[in-house]
Amino acid sequence: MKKLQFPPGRTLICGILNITPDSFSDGGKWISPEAAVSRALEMEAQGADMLDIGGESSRPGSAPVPLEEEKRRVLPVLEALAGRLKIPVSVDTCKPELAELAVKAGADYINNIFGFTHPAMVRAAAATGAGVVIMHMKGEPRTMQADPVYADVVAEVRLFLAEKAALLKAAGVAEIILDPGIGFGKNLEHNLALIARLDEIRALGYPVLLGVSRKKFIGLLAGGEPPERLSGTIAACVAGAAAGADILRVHDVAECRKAMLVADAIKAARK
Ligand code: HH2
Repeated sequence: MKKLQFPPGRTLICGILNITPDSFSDGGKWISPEAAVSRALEMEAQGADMLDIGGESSRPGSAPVPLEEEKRRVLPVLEALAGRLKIPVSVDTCKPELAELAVKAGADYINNIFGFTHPAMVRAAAATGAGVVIMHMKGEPRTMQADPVYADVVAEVRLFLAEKAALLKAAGVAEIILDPGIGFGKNLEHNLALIARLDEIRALGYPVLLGVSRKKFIGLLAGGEPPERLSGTIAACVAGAAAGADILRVHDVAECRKAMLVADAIKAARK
């Protein structure tokens, strides 16, 4: 099983591979196994440090995909990539059965947008020996954007992540990454506060992954449909890394890698 490396001064890039017909920004693009495999290899060549592979969209309003369909989408791609990638891969799934099969097929991490609230998901992580990405979500994708309310969004997300990290650690999971879940039951103000105050989540002592790529809050601030949100994505990545993000989950790997080479060099020059 591959482990993420964190070279000092390098913000890691996690390339997104959605093998779905309906993801919010790239639905249908990588649905054939051949297209998905070549996109994965392309993202590695473009400087991705990790890939996140998913077979179910979690965009606001989306409905769950049957297990058999998710298996059909994800497993052949993981199997085809096994032994061909140098970088680790996470599987983005809500299903414990799929998570276990994905790890057997070559995934190194389990990324769960429900933050391992399902005990079977915790068991899957412990049983496989995979690392985890614990993401915070308020509610569920179908309804999460219907007026989310927090007293203090950063405090609430931080508490949730701290509790889940402790639970997974106690279950024997060795590698834990935290994610505030940008856009998952959060309005514009919530998303901005979470990015600006990411250091408060980083202070829990685990690596932090941030997923801002092409998301709606960028459209609200700067306009544009998802594929037109690259400049806003880069701005949010740079700001997020300055605030403490270790890993940036993005669609546009080549562009974000270059942006972070510059941003990281400037950060390193700070006295
Ligand atoms: N965002 C999406 C999906 N999975 N996982 C983590 N850990 N963090 C995120 O921010 C995150 C995630 C949504 O983006 P995308 O995969 O592009 O879209 P879709 O869910 O429509 O496939």
